[in-house]
Amino acid sequence: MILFKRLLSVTTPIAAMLLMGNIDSAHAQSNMAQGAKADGSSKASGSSYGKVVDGNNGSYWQPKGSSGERISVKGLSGSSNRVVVRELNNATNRWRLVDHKSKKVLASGSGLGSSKSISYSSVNAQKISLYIDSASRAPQIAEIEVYGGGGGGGGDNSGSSGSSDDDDDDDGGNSGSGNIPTPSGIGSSCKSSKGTVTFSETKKINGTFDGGCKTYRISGGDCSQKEGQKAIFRVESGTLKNVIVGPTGDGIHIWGDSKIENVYWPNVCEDALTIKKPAKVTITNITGYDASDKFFQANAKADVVVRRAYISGAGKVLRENGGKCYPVKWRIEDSEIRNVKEAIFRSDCNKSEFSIKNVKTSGVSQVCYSKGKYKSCKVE
Ligand SMILES: [Ca+2]
Repeated sequence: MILFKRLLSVTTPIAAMLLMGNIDSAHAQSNMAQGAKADGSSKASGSSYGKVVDGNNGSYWQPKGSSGERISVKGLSGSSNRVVVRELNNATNRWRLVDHKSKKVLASGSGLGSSKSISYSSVNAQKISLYIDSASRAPQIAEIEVYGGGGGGGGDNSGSSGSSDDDDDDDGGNSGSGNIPTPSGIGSSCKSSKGTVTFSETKKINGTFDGGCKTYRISGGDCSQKEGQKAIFRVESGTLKNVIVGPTGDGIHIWGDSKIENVYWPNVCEDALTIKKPAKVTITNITGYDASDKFFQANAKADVVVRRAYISGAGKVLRENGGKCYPVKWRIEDSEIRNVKEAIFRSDCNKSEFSIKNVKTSGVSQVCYSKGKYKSCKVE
């Protein structure tokens, strides 16, 4: 009865009530999300992320779009095995519940509704994300409650061990939140998905492909760090524009000179974009979130200019393949970069050049990093 002793020591009144048998265990559990923080992909005017953890079933978070959106509860401590989602307007058609850090999908399904109880194998996740993959209209999520097997409990407010985080409990509107690009003209305008297209094979682009701000996915892929996943798009030459890159597979592969315009990655999987063959590339007006490691990967000689990008969350924004020297020349202008763990640029090549100009950063540990060397790293 170790568990019982622990219960007694942590929450004596609840344990006592359990003993008396007058409440069931589900109600005895405390909601770990109470007092936690929240963030997400976007929020409609008048809405805020913190509304999903305020304990009020009438107040809600609503994103700007109807799909490709995310709401997360973070600062959780202890393991959890069940979430209750309370949706007010029955809009969600397809969702996933994800351990944000490991990107493991805890559960997925169709439809939420006023009280959806979602059970999963116990996990020690500090941040749990609900992805709205499709919905008939912008969903209204009133509450996300998190329940667990152990730890947690009442009176625990030690949660915010994180760095300068991007939570947003109150609508500041300016620099407070990590999810809406602050400077106008930066980022992708495809924030609201116009539908979902799933390819069975990688879509090859020669010429211009205008994605109409739909979400594109590839079947068979998942969103793990597994190498060798299929790309959704393979741009051989020409222009890829107005696309939302869905959370499957390995994003966009570049096989030749090309332009990437107005692309949105709500949740980067393995990499957002990989240079596979020597190429000159111009990338403009992109938005990307939550690359667990690299955002851009260069596996070939590359001459790349990135303009008006908004990138939040990455280990590295650009990685030239380890130990290789293609070289790469990479420049980022007029952009905003947030929450980068290691460095914006990492290379082991003494011929590679990197520069940034007019780039606003926050939560970025360093601009360039190399165990070996690079030719230049300029901040203008
Ligand atoms: Ca609420």
